[in-house]
Amino acid sequence: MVLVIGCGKSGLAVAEHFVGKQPVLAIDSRDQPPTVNALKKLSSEYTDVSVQLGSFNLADDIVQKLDFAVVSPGVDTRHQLFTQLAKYRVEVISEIECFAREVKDPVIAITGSNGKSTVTDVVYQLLKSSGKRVAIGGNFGIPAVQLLQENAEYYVLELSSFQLEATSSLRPEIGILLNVSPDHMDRYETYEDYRNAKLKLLELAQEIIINIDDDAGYEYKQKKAAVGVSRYSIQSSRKESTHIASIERLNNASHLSWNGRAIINVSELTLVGDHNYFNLLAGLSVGKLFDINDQQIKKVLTNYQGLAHRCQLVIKHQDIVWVNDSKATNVGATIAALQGISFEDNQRIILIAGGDGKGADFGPLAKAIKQYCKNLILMGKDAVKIAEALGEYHTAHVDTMEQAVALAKDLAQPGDWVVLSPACASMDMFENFEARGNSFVECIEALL
Ligand code: UMA
Ligand code: ADP
Repeated sequence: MVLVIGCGKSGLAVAEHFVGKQPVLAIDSRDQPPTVNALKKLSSEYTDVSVQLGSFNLADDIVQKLDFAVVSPGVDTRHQLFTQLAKYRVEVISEIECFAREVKDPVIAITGSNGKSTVTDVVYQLLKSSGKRVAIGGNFGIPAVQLLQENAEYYVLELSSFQLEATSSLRPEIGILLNVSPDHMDRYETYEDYRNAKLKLLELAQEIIINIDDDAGYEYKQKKAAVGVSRYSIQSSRKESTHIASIERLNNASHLSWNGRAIINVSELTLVGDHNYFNLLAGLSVGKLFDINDQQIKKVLTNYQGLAHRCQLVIKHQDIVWVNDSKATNVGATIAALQGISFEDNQRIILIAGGDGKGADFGPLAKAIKQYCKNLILMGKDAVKIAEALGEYHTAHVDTMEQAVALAKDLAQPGDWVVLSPACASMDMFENFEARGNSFVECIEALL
C-alpha cells in the first residue's frame, strides 16, 4: 500500500498515478483539503483507494502494511508521523521521485531561491520554439507525475527545496541552480540545510548551469572545478570546455553574451531589471546547449513578456507607475526587485510589503528599503517584525490591501513607483500569491 501524505495538488496527482496499480491511502491533517471532492470521487470509484482527513494519526498495524510513503512538499517532515514511518523502515519519497522512477525522456530541472518559474518558462519557450514536444511543470504548478501522460520529448521542471529533499533517482540532462538566499526558514533548522537541499540538484544532474555571481554557485564551482569565473557558467561532464554566458559591455550598451560574444542588446528585451537579465542568461545557456541558433534564441528572449505577478507593470497613471511583484515571497526576491527598479537620482519607490515571513531575517531587506524606498506600507502577520528591523525608519501599517493602495495613492507624486513586493508568503491574508496580486490590481482599478 502507498501512503500519500497531504491532499493538495501533488497528493491528488500521486493518488491518481498509483490508482489501479497499488492500494492507496491518502491522508491530510486538515478536515477539508483543497482536493477533498476529487479524492472522495476517486475512492468511490476504486475500492482500494481510501482517504483519512483531519489528522496524520495512523495505527502501527497500518504503518506496517505500507510499501512506501509519498510526502507532499508542503508537509513538514519533522512531524511525529515521520518518526513512526522511520521506526517501521517505511521509505518516504517525493512526488518528483515517483516521476523520476518512470520517466524515460530527458529532464531539464531548475532550482534556486528566486527566478525559478521565470527561467522554467523561458527554457520551455525556447525548446518549444525549436519544434520539440515539451512538458512544463513541477513547482511551476502541474505535478510532474501528471506530465507523464503528455508524451513529451523533454520535461522542463521547476523544483523546490522540498521537492528535491526526498528525490534520489532523478538524473536531469541539465540541472540549473540560479541562486540561494534565505527562504522557508520555518521549515529548516539552519540556512545550510536549506542550501544543501538546493545544491542537491547539482549532484543529480548530468550537466549543470550555475550562477557564479551567487555565493552558492561560486563556492560549488571552487570546490568542484576551479576553472574561469564569470556570471553564468556551464560545467559539462560531456564537453571539455567551460562555457560562459555573461553580460558584456559593447559600444556603451550591455549585451547578453555567450563566451564573450554579444548576442542580444539588453535594450531590445521586454523584461527589465538585472535579476531578469540573469534569468535570461540561464535561458540563453540552455539554448546554446541545445544548439538552437542565435537568431532563434534572440527572437524568443526579446519577445519574452514574463509571468504574471513578477515585477509586472499594472498601469502608468498620471506619471505614477504601479507594479505587481506579488510573487516576491522572500527577502532576496524583494531586494532584487528594488535593485531592478531603482533610480540613480533619488528614492522614488513606495513599497507595499508584509505577510508571513516564514522565519526570515529582515535585516538585509531593511537595508535595501532605506536605500531605495521613500515610503513603506506594511501589512500582514510579520509587519511588526519588518518594522522592528527598520528601527527609526517611518513605516505605515494597514490591515487590508484596499487601505494599502489608498495610502500609496495619497503618498505618490508624479515620477514615483508604487510596488507590491511583499518579501513574505501570502497565506496569512490570501489564498496564494496570485490572489494577493489580483487583489492589488483590483484595488488599483477601483481607485484610479
Ligand atoms: N498538509 C497537511 N498537513 C500539514 C501541511 C500540509 O495535511 O502539516 C496538507 C494540506 O492540508 C494540503 C496539502 O498538504 O491539503 C498541501 O500540500 P502542498 O502544500 O504540498 O501543496 P500542493 O497543492 O501539493 O502543491 C505543491 C507545491 N506546494 C508547496 O510546495 C507548498 C506547489 O508549489 C506546486 O506547484 C505543486 O505541489 C505541484 O508540484 C507552490 C509553492 O508555494 C507554488 N511552492 C513553494 C514556493 O514556491 O515557495 C515551495
Ligand atoms: P520563483 O519561482 O523562484 O519564486 P519567479 O520567477 O516566480 O521565481 O520570481 C519571483 C520573484 O523573485 C520575482 O517577482 C522577483 O521579485 C524575484 N526574482 C526573479 N528572478 C530573480 C533572480 N534571478 N534573482 C533574484 N530575484 C529574482
